Amino acid sequence: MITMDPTEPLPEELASLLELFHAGKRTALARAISVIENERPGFQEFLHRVLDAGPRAQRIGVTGPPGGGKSSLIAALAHLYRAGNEEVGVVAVDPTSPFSGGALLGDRIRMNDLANDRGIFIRSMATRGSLGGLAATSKEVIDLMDAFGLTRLLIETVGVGQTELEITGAVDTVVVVLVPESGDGIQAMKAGLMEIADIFVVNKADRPGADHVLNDLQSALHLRAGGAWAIPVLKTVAQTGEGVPELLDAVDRHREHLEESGELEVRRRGRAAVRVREVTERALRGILWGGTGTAALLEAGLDEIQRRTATPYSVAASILGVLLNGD
Ligand SMILES: Nc1nc2c(ncn2[C@@H]2O[C@H](COP(=O)(O)OP(=O)(O)O)[C@@H](O)[C@H]2O)c(=O)[nH]1
Ligand SMILES: [Mg+2]
Repeated sequence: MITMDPTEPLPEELASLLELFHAGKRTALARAISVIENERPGFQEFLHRVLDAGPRAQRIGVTGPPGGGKSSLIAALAHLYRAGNEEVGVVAVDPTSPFSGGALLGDRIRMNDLANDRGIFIRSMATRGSLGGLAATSKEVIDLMDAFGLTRLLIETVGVGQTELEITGAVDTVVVVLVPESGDGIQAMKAGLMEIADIFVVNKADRPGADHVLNDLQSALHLRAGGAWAIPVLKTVAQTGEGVPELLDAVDRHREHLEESGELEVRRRGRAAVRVREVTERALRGILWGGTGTAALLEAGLDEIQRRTATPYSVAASILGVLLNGD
């Protein structure tokens, strides 16, 4: 009955893909990502084999309101990492653009010149639902990039709805990007961004009002001071790269803090907990609706509901009964 056994042998095609993946072939990473995105048969067995080395990369989440310069900042950071010869992965989760497979952020800013660089891998992902939730698949793609050996992973999510909370469950360091436009500091507090930020960035510091937001944030942070990590508030101009080396530095310092305090393992354990739940629930949903049995029960139940001899609750109860007890 239980259909998922990650130790099952891989389908032949995936077994050879796994070899190419371990050999560090770039095309194998791209193909592996499609396998995961399309949930092709054997994708979980594939992930099981790929992930046995555990997380190694530095995972940096960049979140904040649309148009704040998240993509621009990620591009600027990626340029710096590439200058240091580090391999970079970028995952952009964007609810404003429909699912676009492997599309590069082509129309966006300075991602263009990065797109030809073989040391950087960019993937744009769909969101889960209209609010921009981080689908399990997005996190699996991040894991794939990590397992492939990319050392810096930059994850862009739009800070709306649930996403900004979910980003904390997917990365080591959360960078919240705000802009000088009126009241953004206050907005941040309202939107719960204060709770999730490890680093604040006031981007577009070439515009008036940057210092105002900066001060707002600093005094708000001061009020709730405490904890071993003092959240830095930085100013950047993503387009010129001003302040970006300082941001990179802050990200590294945060990583050191995570390692030294033991918080990195706490975060990784939390991530693993979320993943186990998601994978279990996904598998359960597959078992629940995948077979024809429950689908037929549902249809029969709908007939009864129409005849007023059943309600959705009684139908659900009998489907569960069959699934769990076989009666
Ligand atoms: N003036 C100014 N414009 C910027 C800066 N950073 C980004 N932009 C512009 O702001 C717009 C939105 O940037 P983008 O990176 O796409 O924002 P995202 O939606 O947060 O990813 C683009 O037109 C960028 O060129 C900056 O530091 N200063
Ligand atoms: Mg963007």
